[in-house]
Amino acid sequence: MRYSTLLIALPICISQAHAELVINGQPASTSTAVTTSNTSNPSSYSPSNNFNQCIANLRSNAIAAGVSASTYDRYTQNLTPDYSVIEKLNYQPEFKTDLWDYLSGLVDDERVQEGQQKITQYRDVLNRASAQYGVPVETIVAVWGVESNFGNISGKYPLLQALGTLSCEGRRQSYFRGEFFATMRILQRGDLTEDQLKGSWAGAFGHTQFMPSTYERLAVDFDGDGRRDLVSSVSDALASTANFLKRGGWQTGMPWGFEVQAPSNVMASGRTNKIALGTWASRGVTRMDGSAVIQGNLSSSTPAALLAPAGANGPKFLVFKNFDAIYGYNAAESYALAIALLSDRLQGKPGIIASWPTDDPGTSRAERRELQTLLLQRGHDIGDVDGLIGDKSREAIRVEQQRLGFAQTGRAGQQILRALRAEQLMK
Ligand SMILES: [Ca+2]
Repeated sequence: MRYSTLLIALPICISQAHAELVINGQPASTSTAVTTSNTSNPSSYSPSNNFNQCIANLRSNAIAAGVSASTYDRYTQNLTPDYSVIEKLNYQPEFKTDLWDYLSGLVDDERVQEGQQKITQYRDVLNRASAQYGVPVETIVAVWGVESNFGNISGKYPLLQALGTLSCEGRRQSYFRGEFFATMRILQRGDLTEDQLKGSWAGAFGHTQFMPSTYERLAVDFDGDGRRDLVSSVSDALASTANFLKRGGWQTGMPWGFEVQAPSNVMASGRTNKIALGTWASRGVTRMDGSAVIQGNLSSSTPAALLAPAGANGPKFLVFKNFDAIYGYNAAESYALAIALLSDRLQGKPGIIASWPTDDPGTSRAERRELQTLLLQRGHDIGDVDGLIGDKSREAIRVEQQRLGFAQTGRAGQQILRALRAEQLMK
């Protein structure tokens, strides 16, 4: 399990944090990062333990875990807790984010264009990493784009402080202690400095948003300077992402999956219940253009699962082992689908063809900024235009939806955008 930083909108403003995202009523362990206005508010969490005593008690565990006594003392002597991370850990979203809203913000034209620029800019290193690890350039860049928006959003929490606090408070102390000690081992080895170790509230950091233990296990030095640096070296970060996918079982030359048409009596299997691709073919499942699912490197015995992430009336996908390799990055199907679809777009393939089961589709980040601008023009105090739909934007949308006689969902969908856009043009 890991925590990473994604850029999507949530109701409660949080900064570089992770939260449980509810997709169609199912909590996904997908993480989110929303930049906000209320990050300076002091934490209201009341600790149940004495932090300094806890840190002192952990010293022997750290030493047993390979942290030297001098390293532990050096990095804990001035360590103070930040209880706001416990609030992030305990955060429960009240607003359900539909999958189409989630994907429309993560896989939008802006991210495709920026990804294509990155492919051009880093073509040599991407080609080398792709050749060495057997993972397509576009998949590597798609992970980068979804994890940290190509290194633009990687988190601001000092890792030792966040992980030290999570080691002494809250419900996953044992897990976070392992990450706290791993952070110290990274410092002890000299790969990174304490200043560089800033990340999400849960400790994911750098271009790849690896947790410290994942970093130790899978980071590689690809620029040859002798250090594994996923904070400042794009080369190291891209190769480490490719290494992650390879170690996660990526099969070179195979697809992650593709969108399909399936007869209405064919039920989705779920990701983990793969059956022979030939069986899906015999049940009448085809590619979107009607052609056979078995083509290229795929055979009738290739294990495949049928996903219908928005139910029987939404888009359906056949997915293979490589989808699981992407899934391993963040343990959420919505997240894996975002990376898979972004990688397709970066390869010049179309996005999803079937419609989502909604009459009010989601908006891109550019459209969300446009909507926020329209809300500001109507006098709503929603803070900055940042494309992140937080509490204030959502409340303003509800007010406008009420005025227009729409259902008051607070969603930044196409319906409210089009209505406010049309009104603005009439002015
Ligand atoms: Ca390096």
